Parts: sequence; structure tokens; C-alpha cells
Amino acid sequence: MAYELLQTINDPAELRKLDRKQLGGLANELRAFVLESVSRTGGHLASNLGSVELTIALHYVFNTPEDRIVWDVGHQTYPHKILTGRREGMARLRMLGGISGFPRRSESRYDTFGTAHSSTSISAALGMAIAAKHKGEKRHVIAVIGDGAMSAGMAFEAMNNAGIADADLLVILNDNDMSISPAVGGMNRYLARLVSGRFYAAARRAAEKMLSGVPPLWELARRVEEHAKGMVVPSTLFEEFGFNYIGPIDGHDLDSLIPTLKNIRALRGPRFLHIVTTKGQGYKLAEADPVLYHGVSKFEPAAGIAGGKSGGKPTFTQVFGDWLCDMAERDPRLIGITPAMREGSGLVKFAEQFPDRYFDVGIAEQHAVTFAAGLACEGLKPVVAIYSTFLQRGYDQFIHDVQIQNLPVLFALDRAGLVGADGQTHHGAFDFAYLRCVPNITVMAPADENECRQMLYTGFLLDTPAAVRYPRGGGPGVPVEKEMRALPIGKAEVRREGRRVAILAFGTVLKPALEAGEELDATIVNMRFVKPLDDALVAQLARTHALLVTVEDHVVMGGAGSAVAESLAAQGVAASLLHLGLPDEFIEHGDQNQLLVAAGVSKDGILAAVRARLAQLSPHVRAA
Ligand SMILES: Cc1ncc(C[n+]2csc(CCOP(=O)(O)OP(=O)(O)O)c2C)c(N)n1
Repeated sequence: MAYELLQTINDPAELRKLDRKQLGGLANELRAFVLESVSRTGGHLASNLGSVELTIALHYVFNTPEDRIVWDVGHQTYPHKILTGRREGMARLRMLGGISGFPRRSESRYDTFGTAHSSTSISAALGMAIAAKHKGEKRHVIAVIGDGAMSAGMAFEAMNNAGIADADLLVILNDNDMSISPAVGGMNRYLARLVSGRFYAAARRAAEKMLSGVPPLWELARRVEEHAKGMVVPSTLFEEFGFNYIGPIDGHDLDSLIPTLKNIRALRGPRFLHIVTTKGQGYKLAEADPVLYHGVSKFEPAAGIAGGKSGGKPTFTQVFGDWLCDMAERDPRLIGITPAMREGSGLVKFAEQFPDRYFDVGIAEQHAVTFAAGLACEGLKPVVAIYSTFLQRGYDQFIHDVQIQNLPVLFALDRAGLVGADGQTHHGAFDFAYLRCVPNITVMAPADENECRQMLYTGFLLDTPAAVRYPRGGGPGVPVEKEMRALPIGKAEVRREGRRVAILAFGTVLKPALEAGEELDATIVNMRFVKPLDDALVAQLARTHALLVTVEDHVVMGGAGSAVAESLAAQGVAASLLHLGLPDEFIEHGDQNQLLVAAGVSKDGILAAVRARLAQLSPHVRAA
């Protein structure tokens, strides 16, 4: 496709100069461009195909960036990026040095709020609306939130506040009846009822007829409509919250979207527009399988995504999924919980095999943790499968509901360390720090696939809380034994005996540590446990080596290396320490390995850092 119209739009001001009749053509080009470029780079696809018309309509009707659009999650913002001067940038989407896959304030003045974790948009937009009021500035603030993201408590906390705040705020619910997997829960059922309500639809059509597009008439019509609604259906939940509810309307129909948005623009106070869209709209394969096309690697659009690969080494996610099914087979008390990440966390097979013991709680990490605590109180054995970055959402629940009561909840933390293309919002860089500072928890990091299975088993057997954290993708390829063996708690494993230098590796960084250790003739230890730490071994190594090096794919500050330093200090053992890990900064998006190398967490990075430190030490130590 030539993208004749699209290539003339480098700023929404140019879009606003177009004739209304040209917008349909623009939508076709934009959709084709999204498909073509994402098929080349990988990234989020189906949600972006679904947000094309809404994005055009918003930038057409509102005076962006003066008016603020706040996108929820932000995985649906590629059309927005393309229309706001980043069309060319799409070629390096999510790559090192390229544009982010999510909105970033530092990337564009059109990205009003940085995001990627869900359900923050209404709070942020309300903050902006109240700020505008305080400063006496007249602008529109619009939050765009999906029905999946609407399942989170935070969205309702914001609605609860916004409905009574005297703020000019528009919330647009982009309802495609999907989260990553099918949307779940009572809210989802409620929205489905709203969308399918026949009486309501009839009342709406009657009201719409009255809307000539002239704002004052709209207000009058709205009142008539409210009245009509009152007679046929109770007012919506959103109205009860204090919003003026409008919709549902077809979110792919520019002829409804544009006049409706223009009308709403003339209203004041909290308004709620419900639009209905199709995830994957316009690309048949994605419409048919929006789960598969939610996030994609490179693929050929004409052929679609190739069928699932078989063979090869399993990812840690698969190791977890297999273990969960095997463990559930053995222990009927096991309950598997995911906050809306069935596919990403490896629970598809478990959900099929154990539907009664599988709980997708929606995008509700806080609830997932406390729900698990409740199950554990009654003698069940909950396993919370959660990304490292998303457990941050449930941190108070983690401390207050699980750890203080010392309940046997197993946390399977996927995507620990650097995740790659999703970038700074998604790296699991803080879990050692936030987990290990809390009493009661046992924290493990497997060096390989088999150890991951054994650690999950070890954690599950404990009568106290435990966490196993493992990275995105595969490990070194160690075959996974069917048999499950519990590991001795708090015991590390010496993998190589060397001299002068001891390298203490936490997790999959054992591999580069072993490679570097060969060249250095160093002692190499697979630490396995961050908590409880193998204090005795750490002290012994400190006494017998000139330099202790800790390696982790986690921020150095507060991480596993800090645990080693604290242990030595507590034991009164002096040692020369070198901590290798992630720096005190948010790491950008890019290839996972590239990022690890840049952070110095690689064979060469370890070698260089150890040699540099040895060179600083006294000649006596260097020769030892
Ligand atoms: C706090 C949090 N938990 C989980 C996720 C992972 N996640 C990204 S998109 C998504 C689904 C969002 O659904 P919806 O808002 O309906 O948008 P859609 O994908 O349907 O376009 C989820 C669960 C997240 N981004 N943030």
C-alpha cells in the first residue's frame, strides 16, 4: 500500500485539516500500516487494529496535545504514535534506541502519561482535569480504558473519586469483550448485558434520532433519553457513580464516533462513553484468534502466525505450567491463580485439565494475593502465578495478608530480570529486594530449567510462604526430570572449586559466571536461595578467597549481593566484595541479551569487572 494520505500526516493538526470524508480512507491506510509494521518488528497487534478509528476520531475532534488523551496500558497506542509524528519510528519499535511500545512522556508531547501496567488512566486523567481547573486552564481530558483494564480495583477507585469530583473528565471504555484472554468476571457480564440490552438499544436509537449534532439539543435529548432509560432499564452502574453514561456505540464507525465525541465535547462534568470494538478488527486472522494476535513476533501477514513450534528446549514458563499440572495431579489441595495472564504465565494446560481449580481473577493482582491468603487459611495450597513486575501491584497484600500471617502461598514469579522489548515498566528488576526484606518468605532463583521444577516443588512443600523467580524465555537447556525432589532449604551448591576469587551466582546468571570462572580459575557457587541465604558457606568462602563476586540479573541495590554483604557484616567477617547486577536506573527496552550484556551481566562483563577489581587489590592479594 502506498499510504498516500497517511504519509501527509505528521501531526494531528494536519489530520484536523482533512475533510471528514477522507477519514475512512485514512483509517484503511492506518490499519494496513499497523499490520505491516508490526509484522516486521513484532509487538502488540490485535488491540492496535481495534483502536484505529477511535484514535483518528479523538485526534480529529479534540485539540491534542492541548487536550489530553490518557491511554490505559498503552499497548493500543501504535495508531496514536503513527499519527503523532512517529510513523518512521515504528520500524524500530521496542528495539534498543528505538521508540517504546508504550506511551512515554519523554518520547512525545502527545504521550501525556507513561504507562504499561493497566488501570491507571482514570486516576491520572482525573489528576490532570483537577489540575486544569486549579490553574484556570480550559482543556479536555480523556481517559481511554479497555474492558480488561476496567476489571482492576484501581479503575474503580478512580471512578469513585471522579464521579463526585467537579471535574471535566471523559472516560472512554473501549469494550472488545477481551482481555489478553477472554475477559472474566461480573463486570464483564455486566458490560455484555449493557451492550446486548435490546430495550436499551431501542431507547438509544430513539434518543439518537433526536440528536442533530447541535450541543444544546444534545443536552435536552440526553434528559429525554435519561427518562426513557429510566422507564425501560435501571440506570447504569456508571451513572450511579456520578458519570453521564453515553453509549454503547460502534467504535469502528466514524459516523457515530465523530458526532458523538463532538457532542460530548460540549458537555461538562464526568462523562462516560461506552464504545464497542473488535479486537483485531480488519485482519481476519486476528479477529478469529485475538489471543494469538495480542502480542506477536515477526510474521508474514498473508500466511499468518505459523503453528506452535514443537521440540526445542522448554521455556521457564512451560516448565512451570508442566509442574503445576503434575503437582495438581498429586495434591488435590493445589489451586492455580492468575491475574489475567493465563497464556503468559503458562496456565493454559492447567486451566483445561483442572477447570475447578483454576482462577483467572482478572487484572487484579491485589485481589489475587489476598484471595490466595484466604484459600491458604482454609488449608488449600494456592499457587499465584504472577509476573515479577505485576506483584509490585499486590505488595501490601503480600506483606499484610500473606507474610504477617505466615500463610503457605507459593508465588511463581515469571519474567524476573530483564524482559527485553517491553522495557522499563516490565523488567522484573526489583523482586529480590522487595521480597527478601519481608520476614517469613523463602526466596529461590533457579539456575536452570530442572532446578526451577525442583524449587517449585520445594516451595510448595513448605508450610510457609515461598517465591520462585525465573526469567522470560529459556535457560541453559538442562533436561527436566519428571521426578520431584525437595532441595535443602537455604543451601547453596558449589559448582567449581577455584582459588582467589569466588563468584556467587543467583539464578540463570550461573551460566555466564561458570564461563567466566573457567578463565579466572574461580570458585563458582550456584546460590539457589536469596533467603534464607547460605550464611555458613558465604562466611567460609570469604575466609578462603581474596575476592567475593556476587552476580544477579536484578538491581544491585538491595538485591542478592546486598544480602551477602549483610550476612558477612552480621557474622563479623571482613571481605573484599564486588557486586555485579543492574545499575540504579530504569533499563530501556531492547533485546534481552543485549540488555544483559550492556549491564555487564555476561561472561565478558564478569571477566572485565573481576579483572579490574583484582588489579586494584594489593599485589599480595593478586598473587595469592
Ligand atoms: C497491572 C497489569 N496487569 C497485567 C497486565 C498485562 N496486560 C496487558 S494488556 C492486558 C489486557 C488488557 O485488556 P483490555 O484493557 O481490555 O485491552 P485489550 O487488550 O482488550 O485491547 C493485560 C492483562 C498489565 N499490563 N498491567
